[in-house]
Amino acid sequence: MTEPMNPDPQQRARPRRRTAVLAGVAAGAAALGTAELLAGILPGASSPIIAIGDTVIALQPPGAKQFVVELFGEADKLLLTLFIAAVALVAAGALGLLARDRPGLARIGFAAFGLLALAASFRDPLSEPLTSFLVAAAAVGVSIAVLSWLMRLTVERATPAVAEMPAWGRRRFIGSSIAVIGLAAGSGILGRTLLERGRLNAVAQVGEVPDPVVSASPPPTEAVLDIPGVSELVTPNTEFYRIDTALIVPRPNLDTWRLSVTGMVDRPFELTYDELTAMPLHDQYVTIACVSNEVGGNLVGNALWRGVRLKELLERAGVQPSATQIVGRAVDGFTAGFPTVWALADEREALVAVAMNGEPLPADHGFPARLIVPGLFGYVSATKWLAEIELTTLEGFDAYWVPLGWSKEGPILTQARMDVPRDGARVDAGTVAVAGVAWAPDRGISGVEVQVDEEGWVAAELSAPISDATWVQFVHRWDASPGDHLLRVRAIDGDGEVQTDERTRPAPDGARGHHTIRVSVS
Ligand SMILES: Nc1nc2c(c(=O)[nH]1)N[C@H]1C(S)=C(S)[C@@H](COP(=O)(O)O)O[C@H]1N2
Ligand SMILES: [Mo]
Repeated sequence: MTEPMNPDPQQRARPRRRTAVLAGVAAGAAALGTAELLAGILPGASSPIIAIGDTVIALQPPGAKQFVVELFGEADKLLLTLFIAAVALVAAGALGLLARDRPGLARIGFAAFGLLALAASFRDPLSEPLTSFLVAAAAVGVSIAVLSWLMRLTVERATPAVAEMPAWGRRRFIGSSIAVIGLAAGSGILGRTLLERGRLNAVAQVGEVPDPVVSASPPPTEAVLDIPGVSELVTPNTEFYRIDTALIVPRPNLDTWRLSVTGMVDRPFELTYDELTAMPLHDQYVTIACVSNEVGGNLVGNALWRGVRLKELLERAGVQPSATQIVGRAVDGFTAGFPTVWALADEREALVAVAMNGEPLPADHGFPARLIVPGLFGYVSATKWLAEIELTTLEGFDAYWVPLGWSKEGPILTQARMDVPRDGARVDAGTVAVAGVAWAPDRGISGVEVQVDEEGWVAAELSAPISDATWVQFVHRWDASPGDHLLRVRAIDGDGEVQTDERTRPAPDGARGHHTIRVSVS
């Protein structure tokens, strides 16, 4: 007749669902915090979040390649990191729910996530398997301990007769969970800061890069068009675009870093950083560009690179005649490859660069060494954090981006970009400087033309080109009359070839088309 007050003590003692979710999230956060902190402290340990993020980037199906490219911005890298952490915490919350009925299974779940992160870290050539294993094991151990502890808190505080935790017990549980999450977030941030700091210190290890034996004369100052808002002829390092697949900048240790020349060569060899920089260094201005650059985009820059001539390294190794491809391999496993003939052509000076605009290569731009090949898009040539130059055949190997649907060969396409006025700008009637930069490395630029409202093409004034490998600035002084106007620009390369007006997307071999903007004049 009367319902028993307490039909099933076990049942009653189960924590509420949201309590269990919170316990799971706290356990997951503790695991991530532990792993990130250890990754920051232990050399050779990889952060599971970075390892999984790298795997996500690398395993993109070809159809998603544009998505990958869009992930490349710095802010997007942070977003990807936060996204992975969020997914992990949602999964941990689900494991918390599971732990209400099947605590054993929940523990197995946490261990499975540990294994997944470990598997991802094995893809990272910079990580040491044993250290990564210890990090994963520690993270799993901490998560299981935290989960059991928090679940016990909920159960112990619930007397069998009462379904609810008493208020003080709940406060203690929530307080503990929040403390765990806070501590985990703190450790995670600390670990990441240590990791980034370590990477910066690597660059600080080297002082000045030795002087070049062949220097490049600075661009003649009178040749620079001094127009407000136009890209500087030489892009400062801090403003230079950055594109790569690395979620965190690789940090080669200079004591163990080597550059090796291997593969189809008669005399493979390797060099330390000091040996490399003791070779004759050459200075050269080269404009490099990213294949993902949209028409009018800013994934292009011009710098003074100092480095060892690639030809000299190849001669020393003795390239076999059948070696048709040069592959640059980075310490993080990234690869870029291009035809051997491209580097051997007399008019081209490909460099293994060790300095950029007079400073040792910044970490973001490939410290301690990178390839710079005039005329080729970065994804086929400009390997940063270079570890190995391997001679192989074109058929024998597809570098990183090729299986993802990008073209095997990637010469930089002729492009011109207006920097001023900006698209959609309102300007005063009268003389308006229509100005920007144009590039076609290493064919050079012989002319730039501007068109107003689909009328005739008018030649713009050019800055004196530094070389065929660099961009030029241009200006057209336009007599602007009131109204809305369409402005278009096109370049003519050093071979007299006029830039095509056919529009293409960046994939698979670079964006084509004329940069076109609208301005309103009043
Ligand atoms: N190791 C490594 N090198 C790399 C890349 C990369 O993802 N990893 N990206 C390449 C691409 S696609 C470009 S466009 C250039 C960009 O060089 P920057 O970041 O110095 O401008 O680097 C190239 N070198
Ligand atoms: Mo690129």
